[in-house]
Amino acid sequence: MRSYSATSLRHLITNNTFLRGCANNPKEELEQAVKQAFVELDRNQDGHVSPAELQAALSERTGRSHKGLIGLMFETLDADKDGMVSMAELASLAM
Ligand SMILES: [Ca+2]
Ligand SMILES: [Ca+2]
Repeated sequence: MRSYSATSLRHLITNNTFLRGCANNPKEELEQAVKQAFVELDRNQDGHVSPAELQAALSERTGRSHKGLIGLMFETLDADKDGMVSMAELASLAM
């Protein structure tokens, strides 16, 4: 099984999956992209992205389940380790 470094995870999240190609955009556009991505991820609109929501979004986009990857991505995203990803955490990864 392929292992993922923090850099490749960041690339996957920001460039390939949720924030398509927004890395070089002006800050306002990036903020908009983060908000849009967050709304898409937060299915039940409780203001946080759960591991299940992350997995659902990722498998929809890529057509695969990425079971091992979800945990790693979530660890990378969930900076304060409260078990959920907030908008600020998603933003801090993208910016
Ligand atoms: Ca949610
Ligand atoms: Ca968190």
